[in-house]
Amino acid sequence: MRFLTAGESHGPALTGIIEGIPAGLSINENYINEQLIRRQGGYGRGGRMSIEKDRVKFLSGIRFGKTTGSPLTLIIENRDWANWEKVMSQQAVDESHDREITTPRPGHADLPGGIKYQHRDLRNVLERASARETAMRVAVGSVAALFLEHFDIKTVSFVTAVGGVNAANHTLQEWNVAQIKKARTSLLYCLDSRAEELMVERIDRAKEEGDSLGGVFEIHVEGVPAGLGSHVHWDRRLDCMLAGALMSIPAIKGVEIGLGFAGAARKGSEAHDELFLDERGKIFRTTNRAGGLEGGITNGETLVLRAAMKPIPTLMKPLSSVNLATHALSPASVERSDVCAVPAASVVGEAVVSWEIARAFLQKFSGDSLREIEGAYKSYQGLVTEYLGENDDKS
Ligand code: EPS
Repeated sequence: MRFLTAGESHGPALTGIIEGIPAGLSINENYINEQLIRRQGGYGRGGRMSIEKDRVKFLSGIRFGKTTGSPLTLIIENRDWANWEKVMSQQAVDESHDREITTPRPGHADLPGGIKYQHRDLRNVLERASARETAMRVAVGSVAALFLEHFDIKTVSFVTAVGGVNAANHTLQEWNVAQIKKARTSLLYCLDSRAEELMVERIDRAKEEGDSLGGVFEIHVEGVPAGLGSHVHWDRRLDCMLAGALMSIPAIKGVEIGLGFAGAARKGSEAHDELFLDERGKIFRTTNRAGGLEGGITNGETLVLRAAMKPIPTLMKPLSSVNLATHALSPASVERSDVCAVPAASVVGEAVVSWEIARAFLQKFSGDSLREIEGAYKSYQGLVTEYLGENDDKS
């Protein structure tokens, strides 16, 4: 299973092509559109989100509501294109346009992208580097999430920190998928309303000061079977794929799995998840410090991942930069932007994680039709039960 995306932030549309989705999967467009709406939301977003009404349109691969096995083509139109047709003209050069960008924003792709692709107008870089592209990633990841839902695997996310304000800690028992979904109705997709109030205050202050804020979000995946990924080769370790997927989201600078960095300070006796037997002889654990991954393989526990987002580099009170056209010191360019997009990034995180889990699932239970995959999965589940001796009634 693979996908490509294309499209500029202020071009006519974003496009995605997915190849490898099996035949027979019901595609609920409403579900995908709900995720797109969630991505547009969250307190701290900028003016662009009041222009866009992101909706997916499929151009191929679906018939009578179900996938055919052919590549899916997805389109999300950029409503803002109407305001940018001249600036973003594909052919005629608009002489009157005064939007050439020559002063890179520190932290953005502007400067390294300009050097690499030899663009004097940095718009040619930022249009594609823009997090607008993540709208398509949410649509693509939502198709993967629909596939996973068919096998009772659910991915959810919530915001745990914004601008240095941390939400209270939680246990997996307290916060299961159903609980976490409640975060969707809050301003910042956060489960701690007291911390959220402080986060909102910080965002307001940052806005007044022409600044921006980052934060942290957490992702849980429930219902993942043991045995996805592999220890046998580096690029088959699922931790590697998941961390890479999260790091591919613009502005993500750190990823943790389970205890993550906190685990480095613990003793071995306090860093792992001991195995116990219940009265029926079923193996269980009381902790999930590994975040559901051991040796690069899922162990049947809930996957727990966190990602750290740096503050968006576009500042209304710009940092010092250099105008590449005049070679003079100059404040960085200012574009319309968001003060804080951590809630949006959490939705993108869900999408990219769903994609990687679906991909690993399909690698293990491969097939061209949903029925074929269901058969492979069911037979494997039987093997796992047998392996763990869970058939024996030891009570
Ligand atoms: C975004 C669209 C962009 C920004 C933001 C994310 O729209 P515009 O640039 O027209 O305001 O709001 O992108 C960035 C912050 C960035 O650095 O690229 C979106 O659809 O998520």
